[in-house]
Amino acid sequence: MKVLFLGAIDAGKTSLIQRLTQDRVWEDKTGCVIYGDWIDTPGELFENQGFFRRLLQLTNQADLVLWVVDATKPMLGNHLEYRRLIETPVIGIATKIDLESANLLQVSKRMQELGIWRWFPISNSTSEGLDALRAELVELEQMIQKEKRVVK
Ligand SMILES: Nc1nc2c(ncn2[C@@H]2O[C@H](COP(=O)(O)OP(=O)(O)O)[C@@H](O)[C@H]2O)c(=O)[nH]1
Ligand SMILES: [Mg+2]
Repeated sequence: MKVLFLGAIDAGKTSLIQRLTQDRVWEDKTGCVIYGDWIDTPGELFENQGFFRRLLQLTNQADLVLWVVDATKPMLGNHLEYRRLIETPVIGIATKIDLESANLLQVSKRMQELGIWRWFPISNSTSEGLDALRAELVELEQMIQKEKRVVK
């Protein structure tokens, strides 16, 4: 299962991948870092409209997108149009829930606005929420593998 992580600079994408995997890491030509089937995209791609086409290509090649939002700044950026063009299933992640300024009500509104119906509040610092996320990823992986077998 190819999982693409996207989100703003400092949203917590790299920390999350490091939390979820111990795999070897290497970087490709676009600056995306690949951990086996887990692709970490630079926040610059997400924050700069000029890169949306490229990001959309990468997104639609993946099996699953993890849309990472910093729970202390959930309303950052306008990505509604980009979101509409994504054909890959998207689940949301709200990071930094250990911080006092985390605002899960705002996160919830933001996810709703983005049409992301399933999302997980997590902390890369305390590991809160990571077990639930791992369980979801295992389940989704099984579903996606099954779907691929049916298509073949
Ligand atoms: N308190 C707290 N800090 C976090 C969390 N996740 C990431 N950070 C910090 O936020 C900064 C940016 O994280 P990073 O993973 O590099 O973000 P990226 O730019 O999306 O890859 C780093 O200083 C991390 O240590 C979290 O869940 N809680
Ligand atoms: Mg990073």
